[in-house]
Amino acid sequence: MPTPAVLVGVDFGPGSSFDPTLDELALLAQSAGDDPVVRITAKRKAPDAALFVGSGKADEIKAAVQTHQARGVIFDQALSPAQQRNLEQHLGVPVADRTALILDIFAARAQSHEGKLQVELARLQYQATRLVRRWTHLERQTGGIGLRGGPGEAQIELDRRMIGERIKTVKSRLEKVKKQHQTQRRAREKSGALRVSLVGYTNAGKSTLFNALTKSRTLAADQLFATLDTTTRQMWLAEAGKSVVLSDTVGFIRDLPHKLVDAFRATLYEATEADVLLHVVDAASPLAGEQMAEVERVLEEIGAERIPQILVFNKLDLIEPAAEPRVLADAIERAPGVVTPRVFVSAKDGRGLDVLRQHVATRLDPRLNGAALPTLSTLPSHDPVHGAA
Ligand SMILES: Nc1nc2c(ncn2[C@@H]2O[C@H](COP(=O)(O)OP(=O)(O)OP(=O)(O)O)[C@@H](O)[C@H]2O)c(=O)[nH]1
Ligand SMILES: [Mg+2]
Repeated sequence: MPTPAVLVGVDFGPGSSFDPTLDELALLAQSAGDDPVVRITAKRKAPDAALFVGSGKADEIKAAVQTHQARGVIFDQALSPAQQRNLEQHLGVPVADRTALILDIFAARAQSHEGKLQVELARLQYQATRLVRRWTHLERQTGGIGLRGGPGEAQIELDRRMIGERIKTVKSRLEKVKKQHQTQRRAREKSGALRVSLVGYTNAGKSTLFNALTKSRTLAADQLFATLDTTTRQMWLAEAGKSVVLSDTVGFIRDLPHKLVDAFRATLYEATEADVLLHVVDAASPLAGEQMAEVERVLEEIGAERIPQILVFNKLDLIEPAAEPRVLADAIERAPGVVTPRVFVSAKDGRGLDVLRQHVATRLDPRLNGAALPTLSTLPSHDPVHGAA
C-alpha cells in the first residue's frame, strides 16, 4: 500500500528552483512508493529558519494532513536538520525532503555491489548530519531540555561513532571495487574499442534507446531512476563496419544531492571516459530546456563537459504534428562556439535511429581511422533551435 503524502513546494522568487506543478516531485514520490494526495505551494522571500514555511502555511499543511489522513509530508527543496525536526513536531507526521526522497529511491534501486555501496555511503553521510533529531527525541524521554550528559547524549555519541566507522568501512570497500573495475577498464582500453555513453535527464528514454540500438532488454520504465548501474553492450555500426561499446547510465535530476554525485562518480566514470556522449532529451517535455541545462551542470561536475556530444531529441512520436521539427537532423549552439549535432528520434517506434547511427559513425570516423576528432567549433552551424526545444 502506497503511503498517502502531502507535497509542498515553496517559491523563493527568481533564481530559486521552483516547480509550480510539483509534477516531478509527485513522480519522485510515486517512484519511492508514496501516493501524493495533495499538492501545496507557497511563496516567500526566504526560508523561515525554524519551519522553512511560515506558521500560517504550516497550519494549512497540518490541516491537509488531517483531511487526507496523510502519513507524511514531502518538501520539494532541501530542509535543514532543524527545520525537518521542527516541522515533524508541528505536523505530527514524518517529514522528508527532496534529497531524502532521491536517496530512498536510489537505495531501493541499487543492484550491483558497487551501486549498493555508493548509495549506502551517500545515505550515511546524509544521516550523519541529521542525528540531532534523534537526540531531541531522547532528550524528551529523559526529562527535557537542560539535562546534559544523560543517556540521550551518550546514545548520540555512540550512533555518531558507529556511523563514522561504517562510513570508513564502506569507503574502503568501494576503493577495492573501484580498483577491480579499473583493471577491467584498462583491458577494454587496450582492446581499443571506441566508447559511446548515453547520458540525460531521468526518464528521457536512455534505456529504451539503448535497447533499440543494441537490441537488448535493459529495464526501461516510466519511473524516475529506473537505471542505476551502468550497463555496457556492443553496438554494431554497419555504417562504420565496426562495433563500438555503448553504455547506459544513471539519469540526472535537478538538485541531485552532491553526495550522490560524489558517490556515483565511479559509475559515471563510464561517461567521463567516453569518446562521444549521446545526450538524450525528452523532446516532448515542456521542461526540456531546463533538463538539458541540468544535465550540462552535472556533466561539468563530473568533468565530462568537453566530450563531444550528439543531442538526441527523443520521443518524437509524442510531439504534436503541428509542432514537429521541419528537419530531423540539424545542429544547435549549446554554448557560445560549441555547436552540437542534433537528431530527432523515437526510441519507441524506431524513427530516426538510422540517422542517429550515421551521425555516430561520422562523429567517430576520424577515430575509427586513427586520427583525432575535429573540435566542436569546426562543425557546420545551422539555424539554431526550433521545434520542441
Ligand atoms: N512515446 C515514447 N515513449 C518513450 C520513448 N522512449 C522512451 N519512452 C518511455 O519513457 C519512459 C522512460 O524510458 P527509459 O528508457 O526508462 O528512460 P531512462 O532515461 O532510461 O530513465 P532512467 O533510467 O530512469 O534515468 C518509459 O515509459 C519509456 O517507454 C519514445 O521514443 N516515445
Ligand atoms: Mg534508464
